Amino acid sequence: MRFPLPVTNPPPNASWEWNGKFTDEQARFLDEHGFIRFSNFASMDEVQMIRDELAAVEAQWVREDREFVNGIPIKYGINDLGEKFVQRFAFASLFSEKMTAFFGDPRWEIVKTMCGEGFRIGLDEKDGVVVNHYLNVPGSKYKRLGWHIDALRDVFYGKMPEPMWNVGMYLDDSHIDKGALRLIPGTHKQSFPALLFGKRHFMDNRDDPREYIVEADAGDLTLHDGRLWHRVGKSLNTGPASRRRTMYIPFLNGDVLKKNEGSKTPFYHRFSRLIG
Ligand SMILES: O=C(O)CCC(=O)C(=O)O
Ligand SMILES: [Fe+2]
Repeated sequence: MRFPLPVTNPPPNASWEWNGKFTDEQARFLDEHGFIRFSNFASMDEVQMIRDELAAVEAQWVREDREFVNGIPIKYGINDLGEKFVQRFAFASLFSEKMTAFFGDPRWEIVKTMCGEGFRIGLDEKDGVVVNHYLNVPGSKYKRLGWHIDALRDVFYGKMPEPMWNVGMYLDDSHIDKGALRLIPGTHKQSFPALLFGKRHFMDNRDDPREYIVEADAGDLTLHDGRLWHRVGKSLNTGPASRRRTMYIPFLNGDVLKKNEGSKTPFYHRFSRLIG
């Protein structure tokens, strides 16, 4: 039996071109479905700058054998060339002046207003700027990601999640052949038991007839509500053709909880490490 979830039906390929404005129609879409996509938010030069900066951070972390940033584990794998590479960065922008400057751009002020009253960009909160690098090769630790809600961290503490948005910027084209982001629209309005038991967090990778596939290109921006069920499918390609890099930035309101090198590893990370 499928767990009853409040599911909406967005039109296929619902997407807007980024033009620096957030319209009432877009606000209604976001509220109803819990996600939205804008194409061409960043230029290809900016995307390339971020890829280059990440490559430098990765080289540094591999050299240092770094395991954690501010208590958050870094995920490594072995790529198609037999080299160790970072598959999940945390707090990435804190290691790059150019990325820090990028997040100071006025565009992010507009993104804040899309999130609602009083939201801020959490470069040094939660897991900071997370970059996922999926690759379908034998040594990869990250070929897909099971169903979950990002607000699980709060749910572990037994409370209704604090409002948060996960804002995604794509660093590679990500169409269905790459696995792509799949979400269950409308589930940001689910009950507390549904947040906990709607699916088996991270362990369930199965297709769901209710899922909506978000396809996007490098430079596109997406927003999804921290309470929305989502996953990433496995690429149909192998090797470099399966590469999918996404960058996620938390937008938060409520209490400020900045992390530092003394921060403890949260329970949900030990959990996702065990099964990941
Ligand atoms: O890579 C994606 O598009 C989604 C990643 C994700 O859901 C996560 O890191 O929590
Ligand atoms: Fe997620």
